[in-house]
Amino acid sequence: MSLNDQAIDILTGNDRGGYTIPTKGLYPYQWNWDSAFIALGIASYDPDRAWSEVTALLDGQWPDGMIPSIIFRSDDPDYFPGPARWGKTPGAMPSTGVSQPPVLASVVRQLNAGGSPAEIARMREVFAPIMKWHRWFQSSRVMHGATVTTHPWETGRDNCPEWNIGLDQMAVAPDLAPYVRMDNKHVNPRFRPSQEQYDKYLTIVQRGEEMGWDQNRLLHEGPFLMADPTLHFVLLRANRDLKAMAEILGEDTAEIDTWIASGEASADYMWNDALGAFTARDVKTGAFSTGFSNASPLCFYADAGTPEQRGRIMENMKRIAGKVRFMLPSWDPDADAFEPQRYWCGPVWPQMNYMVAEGLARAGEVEMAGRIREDLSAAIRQSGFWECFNPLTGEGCVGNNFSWTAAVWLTWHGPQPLRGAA
Ligand code: 9WN
Repeated sequence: MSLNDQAIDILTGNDRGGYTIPTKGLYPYQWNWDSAFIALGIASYDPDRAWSEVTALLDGQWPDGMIPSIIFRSDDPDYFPGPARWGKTPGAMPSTGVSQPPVLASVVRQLNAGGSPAEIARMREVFAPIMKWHRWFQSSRVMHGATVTTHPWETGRDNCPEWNIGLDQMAVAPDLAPYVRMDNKHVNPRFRPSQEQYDKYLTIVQRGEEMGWDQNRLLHEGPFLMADPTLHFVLLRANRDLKAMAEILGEDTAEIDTWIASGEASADYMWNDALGAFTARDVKTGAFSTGFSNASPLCFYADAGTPEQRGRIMENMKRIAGKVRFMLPSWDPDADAFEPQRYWCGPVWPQMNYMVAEGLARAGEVEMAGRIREDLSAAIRQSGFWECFNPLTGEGCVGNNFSWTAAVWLTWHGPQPLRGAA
């Protein structure tokens, strides 16, 4: 069977009726940014079904505008932490109490790039909810102008060593309710976050639940608060795409303009001059993270950063490209805590390669964009559609038959590659 057919098989096999799970067993619900990338992949063979992926995600929106990281349409005992552990949340459907990188506006713009009356009608259908979500980020996740997070899960880069400086200064709740991890029953524990990290992830969940998921309290009184280049640059890019949609729809862009201006100006809060990279930063202590990650070059995707900053990021990428067979590792191979197989401590992630390659190509960094695209494609050809890949060997890690891997493949190589895809 061709790789295109395998990818389509994976996406249809993970379809749960209007929305798609990331993979069977390990992740049995609808995840936020997964669905956005999945919609792009499905659009290469079934545009109508792609659209339902978008609207299904909006079903989980909270009254304050937040779109959560996971929507629990059922209670699957095979997943932890499920709806019982997150407690009562204010949305129409049970969910987590944190969000995820807001890729959706960029996807909607791309899905409707033709500008036909039907496409414009679809854009109009989702414009207001997405605007409300972006407004929620401004009110609940911005400090010093930078986009911040209250939980590593919100960044989508769970156990990246970036978060260690924030996690190290917080304690595990002495009253942490006992729990049993399910992730390690589905996949090899050497690929997954450590037990101590899990205790801290669950500590933040417990505190959030005790605060009734009051996002303002979580921001000011929660145990963890870090500025995140993924959230910041994905949001900045999404605001640019939202503005383009507003112009097509004849909506006022003044509010979005202020978000874009502040997103551009405040990226410097995360500029780690010692490393020559945008990195995470602990808002509580001001300390910077200690390594180049695959979120660092997302400034290209957001069209942010000065020429000098971009130059230093390219130098780092060239150094790293000389160390690994498969670009782009999620953590710097020269930094402490690099582990080529452990989740966000080193592996190559398909959706990150997609965004980074897209940004680099637009910025004219064609050679590096090509390497990042080709290396992921080569890893997929070699090993299959895994969640992520060892950057030294191309071996697949964690979940197999993974939806966003199939989706990214299809955006690049599918029956009708998307207009504007990297
Ligand atoms: C927690 C579903 C999600 C991705 C995240 C990835 C991982 C979950 C986990 O899986 O996170 O949300 O249990 O590890 O880090 O980016 O959206 O694919």
